[in-house]
Amino acid sequence: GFGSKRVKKDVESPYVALSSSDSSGNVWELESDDCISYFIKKKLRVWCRQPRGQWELGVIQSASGEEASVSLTNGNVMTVDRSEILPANPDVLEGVDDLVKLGYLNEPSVLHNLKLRYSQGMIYSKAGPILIALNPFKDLQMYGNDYVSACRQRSVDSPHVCAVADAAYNKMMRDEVNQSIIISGESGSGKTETAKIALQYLAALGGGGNCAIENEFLQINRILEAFGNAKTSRNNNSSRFGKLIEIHFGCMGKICGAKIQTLLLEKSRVVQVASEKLNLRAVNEYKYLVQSDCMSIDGVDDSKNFHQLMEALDAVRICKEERELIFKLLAAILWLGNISFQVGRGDHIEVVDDEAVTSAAQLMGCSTQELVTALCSNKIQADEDTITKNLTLRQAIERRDAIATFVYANLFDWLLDQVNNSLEMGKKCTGKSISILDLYGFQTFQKNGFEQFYINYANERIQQHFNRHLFKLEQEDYELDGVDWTKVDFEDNQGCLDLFEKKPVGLLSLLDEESNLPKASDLTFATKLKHHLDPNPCFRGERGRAFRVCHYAGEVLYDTNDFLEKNRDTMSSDSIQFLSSCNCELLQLFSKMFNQSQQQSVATKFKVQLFKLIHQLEGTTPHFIRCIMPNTKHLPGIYDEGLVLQQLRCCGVLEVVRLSRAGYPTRMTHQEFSRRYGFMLSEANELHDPLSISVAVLQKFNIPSEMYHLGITKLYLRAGQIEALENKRKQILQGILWIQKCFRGYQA
Ligand code: AD9
Ligand code: MG
Repeated sequence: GFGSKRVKKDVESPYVALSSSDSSGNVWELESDDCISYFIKKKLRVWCRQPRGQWELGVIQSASGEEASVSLTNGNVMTVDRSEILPANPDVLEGVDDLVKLGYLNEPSVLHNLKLRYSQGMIYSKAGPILIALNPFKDLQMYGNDYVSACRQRSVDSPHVCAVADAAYNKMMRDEVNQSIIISGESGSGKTETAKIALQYLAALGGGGNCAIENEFLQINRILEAFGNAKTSRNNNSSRFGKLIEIHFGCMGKICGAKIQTLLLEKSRVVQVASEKLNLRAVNEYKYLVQSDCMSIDGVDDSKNFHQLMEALDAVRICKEERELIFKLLAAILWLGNISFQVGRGDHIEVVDDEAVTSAAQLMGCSTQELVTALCSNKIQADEDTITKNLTLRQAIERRDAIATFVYANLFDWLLDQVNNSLEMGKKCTGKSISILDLYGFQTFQKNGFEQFYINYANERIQQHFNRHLFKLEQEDYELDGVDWTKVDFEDNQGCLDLFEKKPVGLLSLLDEESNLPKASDLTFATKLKHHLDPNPCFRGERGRAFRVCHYAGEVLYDTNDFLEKNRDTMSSDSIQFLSSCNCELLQLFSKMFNQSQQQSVATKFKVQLFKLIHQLEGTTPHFIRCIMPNTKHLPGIYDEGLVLQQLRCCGVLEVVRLSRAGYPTRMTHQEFSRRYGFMLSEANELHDPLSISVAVLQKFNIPSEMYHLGITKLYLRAGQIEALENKRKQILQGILWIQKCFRGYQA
């Protein structure tokens, strides 16, 4: 990518010269001749890249010049360029539950490790301080009550969402500091499901045996998903809004309330793709719905979901009358979409007089004529008089769609208010909170519009939060254990954030500036961006209306088509006046609320919401979960290495693990270390305590003092050391086996 900075950090090893990453992201290469000979001599396993790009395990047989001959585990022998070989980890590290434990952290090793675990149903792994969650695309039966109680009793210490939630809860109780669980990942990777598991766990933990809270959380998720999720090409149940759920606990650790904040609902979807009293018809009779070309989803029972939704609305105390109002408005939106226009006498736009317009008007509580006027004309104040101006066909369609999206978006916000009212639970909260963040994931399509623009900007902000905290956490871990730790630089995305946020010449300011010019177009906007931003290394102007941004997760090509219109998000004062005149409580309420925020553009509103959210997260101890989508077919058991790798790169997981290890990658408690290697001290010794045994092992096998650090609880080893010790251990074990065999032979 352009303008990318990578951390270079070389770690010395007496055995293997390891280098840090190259531009393809490969780390820990076999660089020197010494290193290759060492691998040949010791018959150490390597990864060998196959012609189609996948990696196979093998052993190097010989090397000359730039080439090496590798004998693969499948029996083949191949001659490859040395750059196609990477060191593999010893057997003992097969399927480790934390990537930090891998001696070699190159991509094939990481992929292999996650794949092995995934194939065994272990979808969770740690990457240092982060939890990696692979979407299983099937019910794993591991979230039941048994698991919850097991987690609580600490009998399970394998990586799991519940364990993360548990750690957050304990830290909150112990340190009296607010906590957050930040879940990120691509669309369809499992963020929302993961958030639900964490929420259910915390509800069980803080509910004190009271299932009512668990049930209430369940119902709330149903409502939010029913109104805020949609089927997309990536995910049948894709969240079209970001959310932060804040759970409040009292001093004794019991839940005393909760609050949900949401981030910009992608409302354009209502009109773009998208109960007899309600005058409803079959689904294929509504234009807004027909566009999606998808009327049912396999395995989704709409009628069951509907009944569950009704129960959920009931549970958050939305009464029967209010429920009726909600469905009336939803039906009105559908009918609005069916309203069509024709050009009548004298080029005047007319609404086609059919069932659509009469039904929509009836449901919204106005006369057909009032609705027609609102859709087809504009009132203009000229001096003392008000002139009525007819809209063009295009303007009329835009107005119709603007009213439909406005009503939907406000309905969503109103529902959220009702949910939050019900979550307050009426108790006074004295303790701390845990917040769970579930945003829309980083997105890149062939064509990226305004929605991707703000979604990716949000992800860029979260990424920075991630960076800052992880490196801080890392440092704290070392300091706690008394390790002298020199700070390591990390890949900073401040440059890209500046590109978005700088005033007056950043993407957001320029967008707002251009949106305020009446004559501006998407093309003038694109030209303006190029004019002001081209020197920025994170930006590149493209032909026509396009531009590129170098995000932390890769380059994205944006098309400025509709940027200005969507950013302005205009709702004419005529439309507002019309809604306020309707005989419908909710519409009147929505029109009243509108005036307050009328002035702000979508980009500005979004930025304000995002900053508020980040500010809130800043005051918490974060726990990160990275969700990974193992295949795009949404099927269990399929692990697409390329897809996984791309996501690991995007979210900087490898970077974090690399940094976690840059200093002392291997960490073992003195107990663990002495148990595994203590027997190698063969000659009878008087040592009993783990620390002394560890020291004796290190000395006996000549591990130089700069290669390890003795912490208070753990032994820290630099890269390459544990492999050397493992080799020694293997040799000694083989020796012991041989002696035993001889001994048995002798006995016989
Ligand atoms: V988006 O950015 O909102 O489009 P998410 O939220 O990352 O996306 P979601 O949680 O909705 O993805 O997961 C997508 C689908 O994967 C779900 O509908 C489930 O069918 C499936 N999934 C995800 N996680 C799990 C899980 N832990 N167990 C079983 C899962 N199925
Ligand atoms: Mg989601």
